Amino acid sequence: MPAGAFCILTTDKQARAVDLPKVILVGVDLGVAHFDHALDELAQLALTAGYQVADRVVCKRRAPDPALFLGSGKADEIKALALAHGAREILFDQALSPAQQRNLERHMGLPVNDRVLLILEIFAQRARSHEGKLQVELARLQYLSTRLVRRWSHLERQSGGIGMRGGPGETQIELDRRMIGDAIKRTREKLDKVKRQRATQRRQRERRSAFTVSLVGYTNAGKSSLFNALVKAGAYAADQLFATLDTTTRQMYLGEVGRSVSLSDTVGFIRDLPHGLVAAFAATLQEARDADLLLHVVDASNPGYLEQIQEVQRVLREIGADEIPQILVFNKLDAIGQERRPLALLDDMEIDGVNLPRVFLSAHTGEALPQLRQLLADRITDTGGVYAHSVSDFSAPIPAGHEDSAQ
Ligand SMILES: Nc1nc2c(ncn2[C@@H]2O[C@H](COP(=O)(O)OP(=O)(O)OP(=O)(O)O)[C@@H](O)[C@H]2O)c(=O)[nH]1
Ligand SMILES: [Mg+2]
Repeated sequence: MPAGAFCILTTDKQARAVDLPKVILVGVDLGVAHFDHALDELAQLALTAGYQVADRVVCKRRAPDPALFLGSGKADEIKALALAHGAREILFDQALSPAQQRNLERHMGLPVNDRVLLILEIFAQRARSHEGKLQVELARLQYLSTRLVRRWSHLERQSGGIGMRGGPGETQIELDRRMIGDAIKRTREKLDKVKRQRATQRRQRERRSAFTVSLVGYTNAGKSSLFNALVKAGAYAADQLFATLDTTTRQMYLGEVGRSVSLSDTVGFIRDLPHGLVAAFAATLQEARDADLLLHVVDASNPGYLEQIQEVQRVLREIGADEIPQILVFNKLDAIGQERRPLALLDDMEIDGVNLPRVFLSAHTGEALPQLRQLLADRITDTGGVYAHSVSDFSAPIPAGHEDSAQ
């Protein structure tokens, strides 16, 4: 097994598992803070998309190589490794430019893809509703339109002739690009129609119930599990990334204030969510944008929870939902070791200069669910929540000068 000075190679147990296509995962550490040295998230994405991970390769570089992203020696090592494992594809944790992807494929003689395509693949497999399918299709077409040269380079030749669009002189690429452009336009029109229908439904809902709450958060944080625990619904919850793609809305009765609010479960966010996908899912995410209150669900048992919070905040800004009041829900309390258990289940945490109320709970065991309901009830009656300003040993410390509540 080749191993360079900066190369960590490990063999995954599950590579010997079932008969799924084998892939090699590659991560290039360019010194960014959120670099996932274990490539765990990429592995989870690959598993969710239906691959088995044969090996993981992590390399260090000061800057990406413009042509190959990594060095040609490293590319040779990965190629040899892929051959040794019988891997069918190489998956990069970073987004590759179309040229880098094409060059790497030529160099290694194997399909090379990045996390963006992986996310698109998962979305394509998961989409259930008409709207979800249209949104994924739009994002896929947009991604494809920038990669045409790669996928169709062998067809780059004159292709005029009787019955062909564009006539003599139009290259296959131009033709493909035009067909994709047409498909993008058609998909957009269909989506606009669905969006109008959704807006009507939302207006009807708004007339019925004034207060709307949306669950948002990093993928796999436990939004659907919490949704099910709160409204006793059967939303699909699974240890997969992007288990939920479509928004589900239910009425939740809050006995504490004797009224119902509408609660929506939404699609999860992830680092490097392809821009086109955020735009394509604008209709689904609209639910979060129009909410009166966001329940930002965090997997408190995940060591990378702080980065995940930041990523969610970034997407919320992108969709224009960053001004909506938030309650932080630190879920999976049952999975946190005793030594990291917070001193108080209710406190607040400073995010981007704002102190947000925070509750630690477990959607699985139901612990502290009543506290969350009480927080919600307080919000709705607009009396303002009363929660302790406790110093907990769990989280990142609240910087000095930010101890005031943002109520
Ligand atoms: N230990 C523990 N696991 C939980 C808890 N809540 C959810 N999970 C698990 O976390 C995984 C993800 O849960 P989901 O509810 O599907 O998460 P989600 O945020 O809806 O995920 P996406 O729809 O994929 O974005 C599942 O395996 C759940 O069983 C909890 O309170 N404790
Ligand atoms: Mg979900």
